[in-house]
Order: sequence, then C-alpha cells, then structure tokens
Amino acid sequence: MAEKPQWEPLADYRSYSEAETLSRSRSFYEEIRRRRTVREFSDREIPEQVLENCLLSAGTAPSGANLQPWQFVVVRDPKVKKTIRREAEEEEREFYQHRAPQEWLDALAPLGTDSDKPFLEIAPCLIVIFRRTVDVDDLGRKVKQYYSAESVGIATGLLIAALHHCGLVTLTHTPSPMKFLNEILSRPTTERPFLILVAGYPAEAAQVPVITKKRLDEIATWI
Ligand code: IYR
Repeated sequence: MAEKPQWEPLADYRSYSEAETLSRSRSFYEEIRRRRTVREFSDREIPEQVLENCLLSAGTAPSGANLQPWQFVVVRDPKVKKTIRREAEEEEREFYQHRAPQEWLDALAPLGTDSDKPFLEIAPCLIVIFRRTVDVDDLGRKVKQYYSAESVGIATGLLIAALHHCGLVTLTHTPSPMKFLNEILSRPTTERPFLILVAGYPAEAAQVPVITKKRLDEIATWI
C-alpha cells in the first residue's frame, strides 16, 4: 500500500533582502571558486567529527523518491588504503597503456595524470562512494531505485563542497573498472562503486595544473 503524504510548514526556510541575496550569491561564488582538485596530499588526519558533519551534509541531498541511494565507506586503515592503491594502479596501468584511446589520453594530458596513485595511501581518508541500484526491504523484497546515478552525483557534489568549506581538499578518483572495491570493502553487489573521493589537507608545496573554467556565456543560455 502506498503511504499518504504528511505535510509540515517550511519552517527552516530563510528569506533575505534583495541586497543580502546578491551579497550571499557573490560570497558563495567567491568561496566555491577557490576549490581545486588536488593530487598532492599531506598525511595529516581529518578530525572525525568534521568528516561526520560533511557526510551528514552530503546526506541532505535530494534523491529520486527520497530513497537516498548512497553509501559512503570511510577508509582510514593504512592496510585497506594500500590494497585499494594496489588494485587501482593495476587497473590504471591497463587504462593508460592499453585501454584508453589516444583521444582520451590527449584530453587528460593537461592534467598530468598517470597510473601512479600515491595519494591513495598518503591521504588520510578515502571516501568510497557506492550507489545502490536496487534495495531490499525488511521482508526481503526488491525495492526499485530511481535516478540513483543523478542522486549520488548530487550528494557527491555536496560532499565536495562541504569538505572544501572547512578547508579540506579532495580528488575525485575513478579507477575503471571499480568492481574490486566491492570485494575489498565487503559491499553487496546491489551497490555499485561510484567514485573514490580522496580527502585531506594539501601537501605543503602542492601544485595544481593551470586550468580555466568556462565563462558564463559558454555554460548558460538565457531564454
Ligand atoms: N581514472 C584515470 C583517468 C582519468 C580520467 C579522467 I575523465 C580524469 O579527469 C582524470 C583521470 C585516473 O584517475 O588517472
């Protein structure tokens, strides 16, 4: 039987004056535009409560039918990080040496990436994000999930923004294929690895590639 909706007032909504709205839009942009994907990490630990709050932030994301099809596996154990690095580098070597077409390698060239992934061991924390493709209820019946890729993508975006907001840096890493993560992290086959979010503090002399973001008129059309 379908559940009836229950309603409550939008109590937590805040409205701002026009000036304040503009000022907040600017300051958020100034804050988020400083975010950079970083590949050189320090081994400094992230306080556990900070991680918890960032994951709670991610968990506020909208999702298809509010099914929240995400699972975050926080990996800090050096042995598990080492295993993930070994498996990921094996896939990456295949990717860079054989699987990737020249066109893809050319597109990656400005980022200077290769199959070496030391950050998987150096960074204090790997947040392995899984997306549920199907759920199982208390009676063992299958529950279909809706828009799970979109939902987990949005949650991941919030997580990246939350970590940035408290002075941490991240790297979105997608070894492909990622099936090995189910085995290492004991996740059921109903969950598919989405990406590894490497999180921590930047190494002291961390460098980032010189890249630009598209202009507004390139990314938006007004009708
Ligand atoms: N997964 C590989 C390759 C890679 C692919 C894309 I698309 C990037 O933006 C960056 C890297 C790797 O992690 O090196």
